[in-house]
Amino acid sequence: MTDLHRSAQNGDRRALARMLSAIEAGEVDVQTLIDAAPPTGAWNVMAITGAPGVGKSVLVDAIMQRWARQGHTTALLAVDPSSPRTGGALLGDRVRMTTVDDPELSHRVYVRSVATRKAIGSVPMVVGDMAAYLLGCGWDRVIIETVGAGQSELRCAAVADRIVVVEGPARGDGIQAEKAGLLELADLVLVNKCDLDGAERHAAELTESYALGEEAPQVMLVSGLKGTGVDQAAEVMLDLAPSNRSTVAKMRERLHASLERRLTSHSRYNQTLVDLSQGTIDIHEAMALLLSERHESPGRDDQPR
Ligand SMILES: Nc1nc2c(ncn2[C@@H]2O[C@H](COP(=O)(O)OP(=O)(O)OP(=O)(O)O)[C@@H](O)[C@H]2O)c(=O)[nH]1
Ligand SMILES: [Mg+2]
Repeated sequence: MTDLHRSAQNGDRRALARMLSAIEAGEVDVQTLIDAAPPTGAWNVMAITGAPGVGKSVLVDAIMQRWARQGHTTALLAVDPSSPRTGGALLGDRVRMTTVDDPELSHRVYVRSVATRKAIGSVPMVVGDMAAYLLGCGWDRVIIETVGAGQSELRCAAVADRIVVVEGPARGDGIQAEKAGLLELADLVLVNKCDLDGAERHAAELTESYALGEEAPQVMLVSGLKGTGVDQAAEVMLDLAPSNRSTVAKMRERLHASLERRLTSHSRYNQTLVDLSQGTIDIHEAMALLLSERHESPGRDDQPR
């Protein structure tokens, strides 16, 4: 493993892929291998999240291409939803990156799928570990592409330092409550498919809904497919500042994920569920027991740095 790690750090992509697989399978403790990235002021990990089919991959490809041309190196972790939500598109189909095929730029980009089915333990932690490992191997930036639906995926996004939410044209139903949680985490909103009707209307709806609160993130119109607004988006994203509101929301998600992991990793977790079901202990006793110091599998920190 040490040899493999050394090769990965020296730029051997096959070794990197094998190390990431080992991290995904829960076989490696990343924190013993790499030092946390020193804070530079710039972000290291960015999540790109939004509904299935909204155009995240097309946009990520276009943005990574622009950053690569400027000399930045970016690794993409594409989190594969474990439920066949979009009709079960396979990994190979979901990640089609033109930048990877460009011989001038391919050395500055790396793409890896994370199959959530395979990940042992909590997916957000695994994704966080993989991101930390990539940074430790010298990649400037890591992007996590994740479908913005469901708790686990929200928490995958919360692993990142910055969160970009991708939206599409208005569908006439306004901004539903379930979307609010995601929009709360956004440091930037990209309304994609601005070549289609309804994109401008949706951008206006979003701006209006944010205006009710404080610290609204910027809302930008883009078309990943046509390239409209992509240069500007790439520039804004590179130096994206976090908002206070989104930072609080991120920390809440990380804290809850960490608590859940602590409870479920306790050696007496299953027995406690049985005891609770039989009424021999109550919830307060169960919490006291599971949060006691004697929990045997030490939980990893949930943070890439
Ligand atoms: N008209 C239009 N279509 C777009 C645009 N961007 C992406 N698409 C199309 O939208 C579809 C989905 O694009 P993807 O980039 O795969 O979307 P995604 O959000 O990554 O999808 P999942 O990863 O499956 O959630 C593809 O058919 C794209 O060609 C755009 O700006 N305009
Ligand atoms: Mg995609």
